[in-house]
Amino acid sequence: MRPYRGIGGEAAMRGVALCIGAALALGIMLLFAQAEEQFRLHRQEVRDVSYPLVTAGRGYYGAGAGKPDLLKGGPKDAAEALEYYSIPLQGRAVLFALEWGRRPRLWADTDGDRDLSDEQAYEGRAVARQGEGFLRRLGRALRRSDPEEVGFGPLSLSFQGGPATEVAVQVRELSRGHPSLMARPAALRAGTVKFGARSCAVALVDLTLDGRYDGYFTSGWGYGSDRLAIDLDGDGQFAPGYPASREVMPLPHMLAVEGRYYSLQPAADGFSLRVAEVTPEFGTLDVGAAGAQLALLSDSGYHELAAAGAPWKLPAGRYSAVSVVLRQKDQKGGEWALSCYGQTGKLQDFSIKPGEPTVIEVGPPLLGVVELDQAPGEVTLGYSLQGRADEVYAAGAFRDEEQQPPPGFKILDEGGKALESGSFEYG
Ligand SMILES: [Ca+2]
Ligand SMILES: [Ca+2]
Ligand SMILES: [Ca+2]
Repeated sequence: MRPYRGIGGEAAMRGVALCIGAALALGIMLLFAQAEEQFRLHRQEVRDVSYPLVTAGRGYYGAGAGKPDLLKGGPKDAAEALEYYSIPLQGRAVLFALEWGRRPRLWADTDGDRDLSDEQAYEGRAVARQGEGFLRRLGRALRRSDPEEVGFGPLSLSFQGGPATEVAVQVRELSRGHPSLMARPAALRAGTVKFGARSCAVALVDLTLDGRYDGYFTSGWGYGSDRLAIDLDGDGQFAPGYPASREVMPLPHMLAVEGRYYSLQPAADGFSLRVAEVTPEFGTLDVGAAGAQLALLSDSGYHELAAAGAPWKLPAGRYSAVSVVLRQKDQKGGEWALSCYGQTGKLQDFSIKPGEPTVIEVGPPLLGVVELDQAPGEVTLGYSLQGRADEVYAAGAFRDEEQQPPPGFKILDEGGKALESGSFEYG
């Protein structure tokens, strides 16, 4: 092969190697990606403020101190005093103005030009809630007694020709005359998707409010990612749960449906989802503690690992443990359980490598950790247990699902004399 002019032989060889690499990768993809299918999703507005799929995307914002300096022009026909807010959307601070009068109105800088004189006013309306009839809603709106009674939108925001973000805004009046804004996704994408022979209802939520529906899970609890919901058991609902449940999770790259794995590729605007069966590479996870059960978030979905299956075979990728539960039987046959939720130590961010075991030991020997919290005239002692992966278990064990009395304590002076003793309280 004759190298291109200006490209040296070595670069050309690198080019050839790249081509071969790309061809190989394509071959592997073709081998594994069988029968890719694309499914259409449609826009579905979410009016219910308590709908579990959007509650995770709520953010609360207090009013700023007066009119922002950078504001070019205020709303044209505002009659009453305005409260100004700044809400981070699509990586920028977006200005909002609220007229909190008898008929609340809201203006948003929907095009990001820091000018509200070019914006329309949104009229406030009573917020809909699941299972609440019109009359009750009206009564609540008239009484103005509920902290979340007025809603605006959906508002569509788009900056410099970028994707549109749809947000709904609610006003929460913390105390009389001190409203704060709550913003959340106003709509989602929904449809029916086939995984092999199985059809499942699916929803995608732009939880990051950047106008895109393809923000995959990266690490941790998935705060920076979008969300996938899938009705795996076909009961017509998405099992709620945060940060995840079997049916709702940070958007994974692939997901198991009836024992087979499928890659998931949403279009950026969320109006379609490509699905293809894939054959993942597996590694194993060993936590070195009999009776441990784990809940994991990952780029292959949400995994609930039962003690009986350890060490567990898992698709290679990145993981974050949500919880660790230790179970052990005593001599009388009673089962003790200790729970760690959230503070999962070394299991908070780890990887499973193809064909390799990953060993992260949890559980006993446990280290009792006493924390002192000093306030004027008062010292509070906190007690927790720490396992080998620095995972933290809440004080108090359960025996046969019943909570056991909290541990006792004794405070000794330097000579070993007891100064104080007592027991911890659950709090
Ligand atoms: Ca504007
Ligand atoms: Ca997003
Ligand atoms: Ca379901």
